[in-house]
Amino acid sequence: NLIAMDLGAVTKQSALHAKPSGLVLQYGTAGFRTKAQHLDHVMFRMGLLAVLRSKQTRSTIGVMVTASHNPEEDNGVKLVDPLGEMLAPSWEEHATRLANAEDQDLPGVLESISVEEAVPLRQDAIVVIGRDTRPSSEKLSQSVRDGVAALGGQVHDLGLLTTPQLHYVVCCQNTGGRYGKATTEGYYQKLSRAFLELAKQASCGGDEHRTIKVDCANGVGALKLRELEPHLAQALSLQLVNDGTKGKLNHLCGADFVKSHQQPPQGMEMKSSERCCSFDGDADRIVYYYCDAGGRFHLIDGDKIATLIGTFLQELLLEIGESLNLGVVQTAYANGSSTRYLEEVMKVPVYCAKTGVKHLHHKAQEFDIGVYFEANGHGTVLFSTSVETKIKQLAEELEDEKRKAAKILGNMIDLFNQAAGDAISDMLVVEAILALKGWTVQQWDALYTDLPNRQLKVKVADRRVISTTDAETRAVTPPGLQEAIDGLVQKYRLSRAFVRPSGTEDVVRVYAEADSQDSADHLAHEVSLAVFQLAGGIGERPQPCF
Ligand code: 16G
Ligand code: MG
Repeated sequence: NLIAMDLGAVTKQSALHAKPSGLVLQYGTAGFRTKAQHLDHVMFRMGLLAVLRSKQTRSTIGVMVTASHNPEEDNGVKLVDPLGEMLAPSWEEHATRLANAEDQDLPGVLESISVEEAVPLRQDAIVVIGRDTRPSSEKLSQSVRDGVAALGGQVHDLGLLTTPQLHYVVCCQNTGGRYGKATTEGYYQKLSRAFLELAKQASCGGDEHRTIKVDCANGVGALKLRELEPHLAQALSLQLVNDGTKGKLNHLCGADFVKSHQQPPQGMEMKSSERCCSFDGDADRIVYYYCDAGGRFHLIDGDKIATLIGTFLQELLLEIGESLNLGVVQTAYANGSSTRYLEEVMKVPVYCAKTGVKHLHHKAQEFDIGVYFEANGHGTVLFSTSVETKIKQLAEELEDEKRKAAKILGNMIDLFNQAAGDAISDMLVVEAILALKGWTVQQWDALYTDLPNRQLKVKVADRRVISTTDAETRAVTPPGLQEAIDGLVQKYRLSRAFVRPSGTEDVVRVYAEADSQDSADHLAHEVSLAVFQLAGGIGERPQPCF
């Protein structure tokens, strides 16, 4: 059956996308990511791989060219599986093998993947491509196209897209339109329809017109918010900051900058109590913030977004009188106060997953309604198909207040991008919930008070000497490290600390929280020193985790 793969054509094309010899890259939690000039061959090969995956799944596969919140000079690529999910783990390994094959070995690796995965080579293949606004992205996405074409696959290049829009389109394409129309226009229509319905339901209380300031990280989010805005029919006005017309992508702005530096982005002028938010470079993360009357900056991170959403959905279920199985999935980075609030005040079950969207997404699928968020602002809510059907049915059958609540929940279901965490969708969700509850940003912030925390990173000779268990909350190796951490944590109140090898950078990350900033800082520092001593630290001392 291998005759159906024209390896001659692949070899010829591949010569135009030669691999720098010796370069080794790994398909990590966010795909491949490195300096843009090293990625041409990787892009070509991911085009090839997407064709194989498409044939094997008999579905459309997505390829996104982006390096998210990384500096403008970087780039990256990841594949999107049929239901809009992250690429399956066994294919991550194929991706790594293919990217690292020397040019002459490429045909052999393609053949072995095809055999191992029993790829039906005569099957048609369709690949949808999206890219962010990096200067290198256009050329690199052309290399992906070349790869797809070299194996005879069909390409739909959608050009500039946010990462979640690509996930959405792939999901729609493979579910026969049940999830929505597989175009950006379809995406705007679905979200805006749900949002306008919710805005109408909220405005019974009075206050209709809302404004939000959005820091777009000088990225693709700005372009897509401009396309969305006319659909919102003035129910929400958007004031875009860092819209890419002046500044550099992700430079001193964006969700990652705001979260890690705990300060506003450059260019954002905040009046007291004004709601502001930041997207990252490919618009799959969002954090909120505001300044109080005293000029103090308040960050509202992914944990507090998840808490607002979880609480609201729980209240709707109570109102409707349905006891569905709702759970919140976080990572070890979730602020201890958010976990405590959800468990003790809201009585919502909370689960901890390993860092990385695929782990959270996977866990969230176990619930009727699974809310998942990383503290850094990536997250969404997944509704099982049966819940979706049931809620929409109840919205027709029930009466009065119950009916109203079921209708709100039905629209909420449509407003979430269930294929991936999505800054645009999450922003509309938050705006709708605050409007429905009649809450100010301070009222939201006051749900709980974040425990002071600190992140540091430590350079070690080989970060793989650190292995963890219990969703990265405990270190298994090197020997003695967890005991050392336990001893240090005991010295402080309300304290907690963990270490993990980064999945995107060659460092070990350290997280600590405690009852005061001073304690959190000290604890983080002491744990870093323990890592330094027990895990083979090199170079300078620990650095802040920016
Ligand atoms: C990637 C992950 C993100 C995670 C981050 C952790 C995806 C799509 N993205 O950006 O979820 O928070 O890595 O980085 O999974 P780290 O391993 O370097 O701490
Ligand atoms: Mg991102």
